[in-house]
Amino acid sequence: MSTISRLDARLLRVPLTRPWAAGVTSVGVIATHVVRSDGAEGWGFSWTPQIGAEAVHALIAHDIAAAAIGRSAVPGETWQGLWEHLHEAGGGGVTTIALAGLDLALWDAEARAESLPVSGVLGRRRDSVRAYGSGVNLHYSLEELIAQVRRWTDAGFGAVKIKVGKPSLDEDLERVAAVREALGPDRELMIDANQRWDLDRATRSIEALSAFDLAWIEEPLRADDLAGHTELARRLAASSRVPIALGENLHNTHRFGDFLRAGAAQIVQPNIVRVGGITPFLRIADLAGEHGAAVHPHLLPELSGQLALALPGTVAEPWAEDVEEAGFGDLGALADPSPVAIAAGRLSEVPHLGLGIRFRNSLPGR
Ligand code: SMN
Ligand code: MG
Repeated sequence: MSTISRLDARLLRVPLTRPWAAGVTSVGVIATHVVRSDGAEGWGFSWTPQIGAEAVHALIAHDIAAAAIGRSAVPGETWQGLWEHLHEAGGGGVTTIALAGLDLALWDAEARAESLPVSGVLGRRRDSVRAYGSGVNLHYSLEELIAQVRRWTDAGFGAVKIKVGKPSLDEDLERVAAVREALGPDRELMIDANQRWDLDRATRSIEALSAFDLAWIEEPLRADDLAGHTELARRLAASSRVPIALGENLHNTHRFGDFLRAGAAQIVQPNIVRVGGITPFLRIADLAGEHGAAVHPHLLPELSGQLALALPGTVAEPWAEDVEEAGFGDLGALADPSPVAIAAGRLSEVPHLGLGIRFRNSLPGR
């Protein structure tokens, strides 16, 4: 059995060409490198846009490296023990984000050792998946928002996601109406409130916005509010029937289980890094399948896209998310050609080994 011989991590800040808010002009990446006892090497990463990159780096460099050396290099065999080891610092969040750095590197090493892409190791079930255009655009003027929607339709996207949660419902109505008008009746429209509403505000807003034929409402309430989402799902089932999507801010399998069992969401969107890597992501996807929920992995198209190609048929066809100019390839952060390509609203793989996500040593300054 090969074991983990070495784990290194370096902290990068990747500049965003299109800021996500006034102060959000870069994202934190912790690039990882693992060496196995059989000499195989793997590259992975942790990711956190604003908060905690230094903490994640320190956890990997100190606690995870010390605990991982000598353990099995088979990712599925190592994850649970390391998660238990880190647990006094939290069952999810910084700990799982950090653990993803090792888990991804181990999957990468495993696939490279077999001369396969990770989707080849997992069993690719589709040649491409549908992709939607997405933007962090609550701060855009209506004109800027519509111009963005036109870029997406020109690029061939059949679905788009925009932010809602302006101070007044009237403003949200105006923006969603204008986007629906620009999209026409045949493209799909998703909206994302990024946890901005309380239960009553969410109920009123979604009932009013549902006039514009919405494929889902994402993160209507604080992500931790299981009881609130359960009640909101009950209310929406009786009124607008807009499905609830959430999960980018749930950090472990147990939390996904809680939401799924309660019927608090019809669509789950695990962020593969935030939940701790590919190993727990696959468990969450199985759990979602058991509950009849869809799995649309959050963001990180170079990673999520590859996993979406391998998701089992027990879940609906996944969507990959392409936030405008936010892929690591688009941002010029990758050392090799991007492992995925997005064209005409679909994502497919570009031939590569492992995950095919290695970060450059020096990043373009902006
Ligand atoms: C989002 C979250 C974090 C970074 C970028 C975008 C957003 C989404 O919630 O779902 O796209
Ligand atoms: Mg979101």
